Parts: sequence; C-alpha cells; structure tokens
Amino acid sequence: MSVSGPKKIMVTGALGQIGTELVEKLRKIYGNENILATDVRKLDDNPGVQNGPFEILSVVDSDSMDKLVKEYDIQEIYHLAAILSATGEKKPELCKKINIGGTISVLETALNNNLKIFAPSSIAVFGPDAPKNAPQVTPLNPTTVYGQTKVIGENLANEYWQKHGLDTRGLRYPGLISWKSPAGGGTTDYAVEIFHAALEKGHYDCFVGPETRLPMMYIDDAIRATLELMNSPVDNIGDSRAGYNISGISFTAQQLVDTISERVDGFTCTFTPDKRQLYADSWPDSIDDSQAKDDWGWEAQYNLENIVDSMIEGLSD
Ligand code: NAD
Ligand code: AKB
Repeated sequence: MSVSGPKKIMVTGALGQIGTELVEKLRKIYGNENILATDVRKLDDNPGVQNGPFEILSVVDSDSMDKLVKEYDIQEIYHLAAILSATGEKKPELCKKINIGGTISVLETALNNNLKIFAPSSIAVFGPDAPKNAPQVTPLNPTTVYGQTKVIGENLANEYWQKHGLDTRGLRYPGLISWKSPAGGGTTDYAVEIFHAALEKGHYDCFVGPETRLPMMYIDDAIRATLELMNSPVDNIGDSRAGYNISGISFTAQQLVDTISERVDGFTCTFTPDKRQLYADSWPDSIDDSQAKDDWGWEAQYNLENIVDSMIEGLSD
C-alpha cells in the first residue's frame, strides 16, 4: 500500500444501486481520477460513474483484480458486487459463487496488497428466530441462501482481521431506498419500485402484503454510514467490525402507500404477495443499532416523510 499521494479506491459492483451513488460521492471527496469503478457489466449511461476510470471486472477473477489493484495503485476496496435475495433464491449456486467466491477474491487480493476493505452485510443475516427488533449479537440462522452467504461473508472478514490483521469493515444495511439507479433483485425492492410506478402509472401492485414491516434506510444515510465507518479510527471499531447493525426507519408497506398517496393524487396500490413475502417474513421488523452509535457515533437522519419527499423530488426532476 502506498502511503503518499491521494487515496486510491476501487469499487466492485459499481453500476448497482449503491455503487452508482457511492462512486459519485467518493469522486467528489477524493477526485474523479482516484476512484476506479468496476463491474461485470459494461459501463452504461450512468452519469455518476462515467466521469472517471472504469474497468470490466468479475469479482471471482482474482488474478484480474490483483492486476488492477497494482496498475491503479489501489489502497482500499469497497466491495459491492453481489447477487441479492430474490435473484439469489432463484439462482442459489450463482448467489453462493458470486457472494462467497467474490468476497474471498477481495480478501485474498487485500492480503496480497495490504488493502483496507469495506464489504457490506445485510439485515438478511437474521432468521425467523431472531428478535423482531434485531440486536447486534444474536444467533444468525437465515433461511435465505443470500442471508447465508452474508453470514459467511461476515465470518470470513472477521477471520482475515483476527488471523492477518486485515482491516475489514462492514454494515448490515437495511433495505435501501434511492432514485438514481434501480434496485437490483432484492426483496426490499418494492420500496423503490413503488415510487416509479406511482409517478409513471399512478398504480402499483406490491409483491408483499400491506402489514409487512421491514427495516429501511434512505441512500444518503447509507452512504454517510459507509464513509463514517470507513473513516473512523481503528481503535473505535469493535467486535462488530464485519457487520454493524445500522437502523434507519421501520414502516409497513401500507404506511408507505399512505405517505405516497398524501403527495401523489389518485395513487392506488394493490397487494399480490409472491415468494418474496416469505423472505421478508423471515427478517426482522427493525434493528437495534446501539453498538454502532456507541462505537463510531452513528445516527440516521431521514424519516419516512423526508424519504418520500426526496424520492418524489428526485424522480420528478
Ligand atoms: P445491485 O444488485 O444493485 O448491484 C450489484 C452490482 O454487482 C451490479 O451492478 C452487478 O452488475 C454487479 N455484479 C454482479 N455479479 C458480478 C460479478 N461477478 N462481478 C462483478 N460485479 C458483479 O446491489 P446493491 O443494492 O448495490 O448492493 C451492493 C451490496 O450491498 C451487496 O453486497 C448487497 O448485498 C448489499 N446490500 C444492499 C442492500 C440494498 O437494499 N440495496 C441492502 C443490504 C445489503
Ligand atoms: C434484498 O432485499 O435482498 C436487499 C437486502 C435487504 O439485503 N435489499
């Protein structure tokens, strides 16, 4: 790892829901040329990612990852490439290959090149036996393949820290709500799709029932949490380093519909639960994030009203 000059960062899965906004933010802070965006997909017309270096990279190709790290003199990787829950249940082998195999590639590349790593976890690590307000420490028995890969990811990150001193950090993101890029194959995607449908068609058919309550967060809070965690002194980072609980808000699908209806005239929503209802039901309603608050001062800013206002404003521009 070089110690002089600007910080150079690689982002995997950079064209996804989080990557699009994280790359934009990192480039504002560290300079466009210092943030290497990578994805297995070709660069599209994604304006946040177009304004700096981009390389095609599959995260299971550790040789190419190592080469890019050396070529661009990378010091940190934000590892966002993954297969999310709904796609993961349809394609469990692919989910295991990308989520576990990709994380191993990143950790091995980090070990060879002395890099600092951010690898996100998810509320999907919790299973039906976890308390509905999920504490930081509780048995993790997820029933989705995706959740199982996230538990393995946390365990691997902890192992590389304990055995090799590799500085790996992660957050258990709730369902994220954003408008700049679509959500990618997850169960919480209804909380994003509903805004597009409300504004384009005035109607949404929701794939979970009205009483479904899940932990959610606005993307600006999620990006801020990511950077606050990564920029905290190592001494502030405790045993939860690989998967800090962070809480934003918790609402039912019906509460989301009602809040949108107050702002979009004539909006209607029907409910046709599908398999994703099962995955949602296996996750907690809300998250206890007191450990993140104590260790590095985490505090969410967005409530349901602000989120709905920001989504409608962003999509209406
Ligand atoms: P996303 O599906 O929107 O984006 C993932 C990106 O990874 C895509 O651009 C895809 O092309 C890329 N990708 C897939 N296979 C790849 C491969 N083999 N090599 C390289 N790139 C590949 O996902 P996201 O919502 O941006 O999620 C990013 C991370 O955050 C994931 O680890 C996810 O599990 C986690 N997370 C997301 C949420 C959320 O609500 N968005 C919640 C909890 C955790
Ligand atoms: C999904 O629904 O799969 C993701 C997540 C909560 O990890 N949004």
